[in-house]
Amino acid sequence: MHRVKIRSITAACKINDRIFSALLMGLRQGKFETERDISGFIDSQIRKAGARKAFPTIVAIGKNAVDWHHRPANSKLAEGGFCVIDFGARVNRYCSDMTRTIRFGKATAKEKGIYAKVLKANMLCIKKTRAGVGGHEIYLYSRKILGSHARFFGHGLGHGLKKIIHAHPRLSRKHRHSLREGDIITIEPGIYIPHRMGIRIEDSVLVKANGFEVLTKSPKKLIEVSLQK
Ligand SMILES: [Mn+2]
Repeated sequence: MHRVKIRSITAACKINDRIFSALLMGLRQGKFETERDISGFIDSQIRKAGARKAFPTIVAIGKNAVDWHHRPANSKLAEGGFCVIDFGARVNRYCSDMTRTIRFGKATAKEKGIYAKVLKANMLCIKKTRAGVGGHEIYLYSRKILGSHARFFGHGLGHGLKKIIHAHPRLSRKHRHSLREGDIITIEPGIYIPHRMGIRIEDSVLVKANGFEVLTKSPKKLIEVSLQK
């Protein structure tokens, strides 16, 4: 059941992890100056891995990230603060999906607190993942964890991954899908503060009879990259 899908998406998630790690190295070496430099790198690495893009790569610094679907522009990283990086690869047409948010320069104590909240929602919601649980239950749980910041979380918590990127089951308020063994879903809580910043942390997760397996394994602890010239 679902063998080809699981194998393909697992391979696609590995591409995500390898690219994210190479990207961090490039950032530390000062190789990129704009959002588009980063998205161009990601897209070329996806092609190099013999895969295709699952959806248009998102790289969004600072307040650009308030738009969840921001298209990478010539915005300078140095002016950025947080940077949301959301991309996926397609292997045998099956999609992976992962988001990491990094910080250019040092995060303030307040920013660290907000990041920690998103991370907590990501990790605790992943822990709740297992066959039989309702997607909306996990969605509501994520809002509970985000607490006073839930009003800045305007999209669903996740979606199924198949040959289309936004597949069933949906993890949202209005959908009543239960998770089934062999589903691969995303868990992607976020906090988007108007005119200021966005933070999202997303993993691709395999639903198992008695639990879950996280397929995207890139680090989630806050990464601060200095962009000194
Ligand atoms: Mn997604």
